[in-house]
Amino acid sequence: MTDAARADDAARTFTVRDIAVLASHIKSARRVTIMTGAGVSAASGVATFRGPQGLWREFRPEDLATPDAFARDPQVVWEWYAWRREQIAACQPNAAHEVIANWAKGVRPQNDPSMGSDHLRRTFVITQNVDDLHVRAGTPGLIRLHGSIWEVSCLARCAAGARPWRDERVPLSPCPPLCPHCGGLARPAVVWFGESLDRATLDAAVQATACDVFLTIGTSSIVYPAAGLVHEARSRGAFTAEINVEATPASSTVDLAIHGAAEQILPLLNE
Ligand code: BJW
Repeated sequence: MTDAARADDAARTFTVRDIAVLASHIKSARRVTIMTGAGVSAASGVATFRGPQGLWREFRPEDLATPDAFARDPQVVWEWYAWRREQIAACQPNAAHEVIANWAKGVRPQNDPSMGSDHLRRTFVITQNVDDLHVRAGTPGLIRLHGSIWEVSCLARCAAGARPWRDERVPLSPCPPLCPHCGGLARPAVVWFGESLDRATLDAAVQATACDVFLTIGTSSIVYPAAGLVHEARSRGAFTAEINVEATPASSTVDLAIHGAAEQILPLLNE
């Protein structure tokens, strides 16, 4: 077997023991932190960015997901977001979102259930996803690194419009939408390439890397600073694990890489 074939084979396998090992770490952990990416929403029908069916196969990020792209052609960028909003509006949270929401609400399996719920036993959830399916699944305290496709803000950052507001209209009319405060152009309240993440949000995510178990789920682990969080967690002593249908740059550095679908693996960890 060639190295490539072996890697390919390894990328599609996990063992019952892998599940048992991870389940055991999760049961005995006080603080679990989960970071999710587009793969967690794939089973809901939300397009991922990379991969064979990914958005970046058809569209170039530099044409649609940068401040320069928006400055050049806000109409095209808004049409792309309006189209994605329509797709996402038709999607429902899947089993992965449900398990994560339950853990974040405090219903996480534990070694000794007779101990009852312990306020120190917490599950923190960080997501790169802008689809808000974690919110719709009821995840409390969600840290949204890249914003929300359901929020917009004033491009000119006028005094009243700098803070994002919710706009869940589908279809969007007018498109592009305008700032209700100053009448200028509004923009999607998401983080594009080359833009800084909200400082307080990133700080909260970094704080959440102080945990016993850090799970990175359904992300290609190439977009920073999100991709660095698992390394931060490991350097702070966390047991780190990845759940992904294929190998990523994180696979060789985590303590355990489980190659399977999030919506199938996460329910197994509850058993
Ligand atoms: C499944 C599955 C199933 C499928 N189950 N798994 C350090 C080094 C190098 C570069 C940089 C660096 N620091 C910053 C940068 C620049 C840049 C960056 O990281 N570039 C890299 C691409 C090289 N980062 C930034 O610009 C960030 N800003 C920043 O750092 O500011 C300071 C700064 C700026 C410039 C220079 C230096 C510092 C901002 C990043 C913003 C990312 N924005 C987007 C768009 C959001 C809005 C929108 O949706 O339109 O965020 S891009 C896109 O990628 C989106 C995602 O959140 C993000 C990550 O994608 P994700 O979630 O990983 O999805 P995929 O599709 O890539 O992967 C899906 C995975 O799921 C795959 O692995 C599948 O196998 C798997 N999967 N089904 C489990 N059922």
